[in-house]
Amino acid sequence: MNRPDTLNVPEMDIDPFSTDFLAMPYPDHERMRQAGPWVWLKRYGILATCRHAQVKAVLSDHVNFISSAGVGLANFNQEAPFRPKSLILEADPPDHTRARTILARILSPKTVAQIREHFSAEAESLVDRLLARCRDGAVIDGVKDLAEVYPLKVFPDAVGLEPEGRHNLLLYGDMIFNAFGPRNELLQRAAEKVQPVTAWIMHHCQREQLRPGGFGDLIYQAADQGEISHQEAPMLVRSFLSAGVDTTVNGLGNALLCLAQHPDQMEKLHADPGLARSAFEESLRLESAVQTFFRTTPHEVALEGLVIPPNTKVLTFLAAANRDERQWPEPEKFDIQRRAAGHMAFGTGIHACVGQVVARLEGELILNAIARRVKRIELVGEPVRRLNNTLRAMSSMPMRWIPA
Ligand code: 4MI
Repeated sequence: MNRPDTLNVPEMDIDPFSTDFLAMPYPDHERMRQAGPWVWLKRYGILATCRHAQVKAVLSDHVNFISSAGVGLANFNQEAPFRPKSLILEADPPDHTRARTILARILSPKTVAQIREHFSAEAESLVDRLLARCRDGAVIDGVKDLAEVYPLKVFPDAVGLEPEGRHNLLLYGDMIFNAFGPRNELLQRAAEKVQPVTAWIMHHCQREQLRPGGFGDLIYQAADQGEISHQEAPMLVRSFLSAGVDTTVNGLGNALLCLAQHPDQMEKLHADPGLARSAFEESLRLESAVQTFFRTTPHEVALEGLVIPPNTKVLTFLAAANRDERQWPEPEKFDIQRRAAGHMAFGTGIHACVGQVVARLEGELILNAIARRVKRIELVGEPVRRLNNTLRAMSSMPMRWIPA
């Protein structure tokens, strides 16, 4: 698609949703960052930025860069959304504000204090079991045995979901995060499996399926109070089930991989398990689970000398902002003692991840439990990537933990 005359920015032929790009996005991120603050990606007819300042500027400006037209490639003003729109992710104020207020209350630091004990006990016992297997000489899988297991246990427990059928959450996540990209083969394949999965998800968004007092039930209580309608309540529960699992699964998987690939940093973490939280933060910066999000201009937008036409899709590369040398000294270096605050892995602005306190809790507890028991993580086979249009994801990571 042609670059509008008013957009005097470099044109590039990079396809950020191709197999090669998704397998190794960072060199192309660097090419785009070097080309300028903004680039035009011809293949999709979109404006894009890989620099920290510009990503932050777009995400901080919800008036000129809206979410209600979709936060993927598809423009919902021009084509039907692939599923009924999220009441929070794919909404603008004032609709967004109502939903956000409820979710922010449910996912508050006060809630985190309440769930911490359960989340901690589960982290400790899972890591104990895996270490016992390593002591027996077994190889464990950092993804299948840990990164997929822990979030699939603790978060749905907190939402109040029954134990049966939770693997549907991973299939659903794979589909929706692919659906933020183009209708390529990745999305096609994910979409083939999705009918029964969607039915399972929506069934489990019903009040009768949710444990009284859990996060899901609290949404229905907000509906009882008149904050949202009872028709809207299951849709907000759906947001928990969409955003709460695949993101943390891959956040944990990426953190484990970083620590396995950087034995010196693992050694530091073992020496001071109090670094767990900062180690998780640094892995979010270096290997952001959510790599990209889009915004859309609702009207002509003048910015940094550019005149962006209405209905322009703007792609923000969160993961590239997190490696911008203009923002970070030695951006490619994994340093668990660096100040990674200000990274874009959770976004920023009014749509910044509302569950980030829970995500950080999971990361901290797992890394801390490992740090106290393990001095080294050894990869014993090639880690296998799971390509997804939006997620930086792993499907398998054979490893052995060397006990302290
Ligand atoms: C950033 S990940 C994500 C957030 C929200 C939703 C899905 C994914 C949703 O459906 O509300």
